Amino acid sequence: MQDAITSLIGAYDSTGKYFDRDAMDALKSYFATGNARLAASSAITANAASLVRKAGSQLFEDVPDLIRPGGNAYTTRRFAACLRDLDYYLRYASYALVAGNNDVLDERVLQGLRETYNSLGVPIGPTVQGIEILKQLVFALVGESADWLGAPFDYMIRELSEKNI
Ligand SMILES: CCC1=C(C)/C(=C/C2=NC(=C\c3[nH]c(/C=C4\NC(=O)[C@H](C)[C@H]4CC)c(C)c3CCC(=O)O)/C(CCC(=O)O)=C2C)NC1=O
Repeated sequence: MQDAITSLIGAYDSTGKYFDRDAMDALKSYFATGNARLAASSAITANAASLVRKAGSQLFEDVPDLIRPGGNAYTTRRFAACLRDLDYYLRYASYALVAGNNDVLDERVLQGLRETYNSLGVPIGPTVQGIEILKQLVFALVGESADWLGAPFDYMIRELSEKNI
């Protein structure tokens, strides 16, 4: 698993180079957002249950068919599985924010996920919508919509939807 620092060290070490200006700039911007990353991650942690609940309500309001007979989140078990998945996305985003790197998302969340979803008939489009709602709720909670704050959510959205076409 990588973070902003280990991934740079890996890249520079593999070619035997000292950090250059680009590396220093990347490190500076990581450290400059460091305190804000910790604050965001801790706000998410403190509000996780309510964020997930709100994201679920919003999603089911936007796509009501999901919780009607025949919908993938219909029945208590599947409804709960859907909210649990949203909780996974939120928790791993809170890790990736601190790491300043999306490697944890590849390794622990996204690997094999599309195949699992496809085999269970979990629709990707509404899942992506759910992650987008989580992102907007986090922006509102933290009180800003910086790129670094949206990055883990955008990454999951991109990775899940890209290969859907
Ligand atoms: C930490 C990484 C990780 C992820 C991401 C993960 C996802 C995940 N979601 C699953 C199921 C599921 N996921 C959903 C989710 C939804 N259905 C909808 O209509 C909505 C669009 C959406 C919620 C936003 C549902 C309903 C199921 C149960 C499907 C079924 O069993 O029929 C399953 C199948 C096994 C199970 O039911 O637990 C996995 C592996 N598991 C993991 O370990």
